[in-house]
Amino acid sequence: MARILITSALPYINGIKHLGNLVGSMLPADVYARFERSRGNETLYICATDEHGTPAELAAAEAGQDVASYCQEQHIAQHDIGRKFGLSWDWFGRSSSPQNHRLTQHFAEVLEARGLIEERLDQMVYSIDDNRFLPDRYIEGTCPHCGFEKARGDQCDNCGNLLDPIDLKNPYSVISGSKNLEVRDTRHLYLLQTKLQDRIRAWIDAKTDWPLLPKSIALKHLDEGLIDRGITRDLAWGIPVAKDGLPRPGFEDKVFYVWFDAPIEYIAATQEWADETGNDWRRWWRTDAGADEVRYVQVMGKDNVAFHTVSFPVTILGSEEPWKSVDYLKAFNWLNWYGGKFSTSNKRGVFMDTALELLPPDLWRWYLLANAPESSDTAFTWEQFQSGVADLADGLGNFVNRIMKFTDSKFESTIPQGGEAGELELKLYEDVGAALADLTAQMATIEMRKSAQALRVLWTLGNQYLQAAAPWTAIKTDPVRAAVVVRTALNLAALYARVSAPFIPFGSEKIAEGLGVSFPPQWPGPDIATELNQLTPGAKIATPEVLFVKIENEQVAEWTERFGGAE
Ligand code: B3M
Ligand code: ZN
Repeated sequence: MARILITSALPYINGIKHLGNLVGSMLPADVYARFERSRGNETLYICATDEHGTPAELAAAEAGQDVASYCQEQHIAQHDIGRKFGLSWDWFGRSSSPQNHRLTQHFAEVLEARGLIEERLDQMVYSIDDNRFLPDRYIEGTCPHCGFEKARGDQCDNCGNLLDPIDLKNPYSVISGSKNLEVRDTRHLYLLQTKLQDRIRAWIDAKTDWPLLPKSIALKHLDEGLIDRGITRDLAWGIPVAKDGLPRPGFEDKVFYVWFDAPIEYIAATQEWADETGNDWRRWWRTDAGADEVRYVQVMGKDNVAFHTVSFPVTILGSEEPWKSVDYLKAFNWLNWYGGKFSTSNKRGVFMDTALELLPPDLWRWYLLANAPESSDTAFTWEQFQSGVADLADGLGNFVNRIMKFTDSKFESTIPQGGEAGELELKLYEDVGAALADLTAQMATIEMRKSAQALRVLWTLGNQYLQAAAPWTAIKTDPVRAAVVVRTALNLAALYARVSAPFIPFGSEKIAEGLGVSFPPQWPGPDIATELNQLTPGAKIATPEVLFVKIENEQVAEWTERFGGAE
């Protein structure tokens, strides 16, 4: 049994996430966690809300709330909606936790002792009208790299480059819109990433099994040359810059930069989990306490990769303490909303809460994962969504329904006994075995589209088998043969519930329940003849109501109108 640690990028606290955020991090991480658990591996899936930095402050100000209560409320809201989507976090923490305060301050102290943090006199943009410094998202302007006019102080959303606010052209305050800005001196802590350049490159070079996307982003940053980064900010909300337990002189009005403390929250959230449940966090994170046996997998959108392949490794490796670092990193491109971007601030696109008001979670999960933006950006449209979810009803739902209803009417809802597998069954075992081996391999590397395709192949095999074996004909002339076919098909339905569960846990659970299969299920092994003879002959089944609804044309029309599709 292996030990698998999974973290997905921490959703910002500033409101319910949209479908692009979901499919680029939490949803595939959940699929992978469910897969590893069902294989019997000890699995820990950790996530949390990212509660610091300018996004939190700006959103709280807009909501007219103090930041602490805003974060408290939004954390609960994101936790609730995540659960309703079936996200099976073992812990959903908060980066504002006392654990993260302690650990972030600890890392800063250790890194400073190792000569990797130094205090520098810095120039920051100060807004005279707002009477404050304007770090990160408090300032916007034109990107010096690509000319995008609404680049944020910390990162350009258009080209993905990390920015320094003073590089922006035509900057303005996000608070007041004022352009009455000046550059002022202020002291900050810097993380000396340049010193670890060679170490990080060697560490990245050793990641030979990584997918192309995260590896190429990491190498691009290394090729451009790492730069030392300010890790404190002139803000009130965040983790105080303390030294030896006391506020650091000259830093009383400053906090750590959100991107310094957010990845540390992966560890701190595990501590929150351990403190709450009486578990040991060290065996997941400390290589001197057994974590060298852990396989640590991170899932995130492409704009987060630089922080996870450069900055966070500098923190972890630079500490020279025995921390676990990432083994496998899966990154996603963007899901767009029609031709443009989803936008939290402009409420453009569908968000997780609204999505569940329209349709059950499985439909969203299936469509988003089967069409995940893996090799390129993709776009959501209602028409594609409508045809994409039809797989569920036409492929899986149809098969399960047909065979269970037939069992109800011809076998008194009982799994039939008797008879031996014939040629068709042996061929089925072989085909299912091949498709299942493919599915297992794709799931193990978090290839969502290819996994979905392997599932479709499996479902199709069932429908083809029923077509060829035609139990409705056999029942008239050869009831023993019909019994074999029906029993085989019911076992196949049970196998579908087991392997589809990571993608569509709600429908899979209904099927499993109806067939008396335990849930959460076990991933099948390679001996398909055994796997397709698991159900007890003579046991009763209970056919579920509709498993997967279909989307009607009227709904597509209504939602296009309501959510503004192609405008
Ligand atoms: N909150 C950014 C994002 O959602 C950020 C991820 C933090 S991961 C440590 O894009
Ligand atoms: Zn740019």
